[in-house]
Amino acid sequence: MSRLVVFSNRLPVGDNPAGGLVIALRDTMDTMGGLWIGTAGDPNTAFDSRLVNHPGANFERLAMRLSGTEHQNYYLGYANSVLWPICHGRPDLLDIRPEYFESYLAVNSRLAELSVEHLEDDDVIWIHDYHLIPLASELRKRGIKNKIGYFHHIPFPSAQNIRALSHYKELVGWFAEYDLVGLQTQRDVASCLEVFRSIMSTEILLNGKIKYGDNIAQVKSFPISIDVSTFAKIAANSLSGKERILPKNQRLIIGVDRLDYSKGLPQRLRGFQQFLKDRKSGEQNVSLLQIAPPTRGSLAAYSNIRNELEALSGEVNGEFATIGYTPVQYIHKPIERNLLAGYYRRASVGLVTPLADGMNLVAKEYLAAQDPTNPGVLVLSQFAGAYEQLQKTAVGVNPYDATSIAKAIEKAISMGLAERQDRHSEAMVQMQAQDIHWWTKSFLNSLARTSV
Ligand code: GDG
Repeated sequence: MSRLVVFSNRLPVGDNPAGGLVIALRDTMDTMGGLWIGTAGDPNTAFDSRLVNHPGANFERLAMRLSGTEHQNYYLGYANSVLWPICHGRPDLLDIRPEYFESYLAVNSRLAELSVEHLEDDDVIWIHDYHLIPLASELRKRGIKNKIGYFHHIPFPSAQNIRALSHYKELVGWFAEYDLVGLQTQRDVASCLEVFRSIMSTEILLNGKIKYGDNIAQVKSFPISIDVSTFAKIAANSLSGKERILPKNQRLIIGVDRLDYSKGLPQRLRGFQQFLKDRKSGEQNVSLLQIAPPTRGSLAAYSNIRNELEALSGEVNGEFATIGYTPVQYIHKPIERNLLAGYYRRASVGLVTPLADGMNLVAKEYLAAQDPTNPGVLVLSQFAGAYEQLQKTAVGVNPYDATSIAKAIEKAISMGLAERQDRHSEAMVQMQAQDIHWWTKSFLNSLARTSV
């Protein structure tokens, strides 16, 4: 069998809290082995012109160190102040600077240059996410002829928004260098084909294939997931002793999100506030546990959202708290994964209300963590990629509308046992059938079937 070589911006090294991509891929690499190449995320490490080996995992890990300037311009700059907002429908937050684009190209080019000597002819290469879109093109320039797949973890930008980038043609052209472009949802596939068709005048062949210049790439959706069975076991064995103790008669709603403007956190708090307003007095025994660890905190858009969220939690608590009752518990630091699984299981409602999200693994973790005999209810934004798979079993919500959120919480929290069990078991059938192992297999099988 060919070796799997994965590229992503971040590697699972050290004890940094992982984002969704690393969580998902770590499961894959633990099972399949292979080589994982990424960049070292710590801007304080010394610059090194070689890839650095990180032994100690079931797979090989090689990291390219970034200089402080590269971290600023490639990672915080082009990746997270240009591509992230454009893919999440926020062109108003774009910060376009020539040095960001130059650094993005330079980092991708150096990563290709340093990696080629580690690649073998029959390796299957799988590149991940928006930090590394030009990498296939850079590897091809250096004579790499292997199959190369790409998975885009975040939404594909609309044809309207992508034009806000002056070099959009170059950007879109890089996707066509892959044999297979994997996207989270059917909606993303439609956006991608629309971008190629309408603004690149590309020929769309049968079965989602595009022909751009001499390149033929297949575009297909592969909804990512988690290791459902393992996570369910972790959740069932998680809380014990003092962590189990919550105030008597207290019902819990849980939200878990990196503190990002795409996750709709202020809108969620407004929705919860509306829910508390709508409840009759004396019934206010429901609290929201919002875990929101920091991310990209040095960017203004992120410190702004943090300030807004802190002010709002203070406002809601000031309005509704009583002695012994705190409506909003807001935690701005990472929680250990085992504990997180236990909190999901303890919560009557999982509140997942992003304004835009590629998939959202928290929605799937919440469901997997439930006790099947007495499960909680998922409230899910129609703008999360996960909605395509879970719309029948979750309570759907418009995350922009506080009344919609308030009503969805009320419906979820007052749902009877039989309906909760039905919804949960139906969701679990779907989730077991399309878990992280299914995701990896279907992507790699599709990649193997593409013609070089
Ligand atoms: C990107 C896309 C797509 C969060 N706080 C803590 C913690 N987490 C974990 C969650 C979950 C992961 O981080 C977040 O995953 P999401 O999928 O919800 O979101 P992103 O990080 O934005 O991920 C997303 C994903 O890539 C995969 O393709 O689904 O749409 O944006 O696993 O549990 N984990 C721990 N403590 C925390 O405080 N241990």
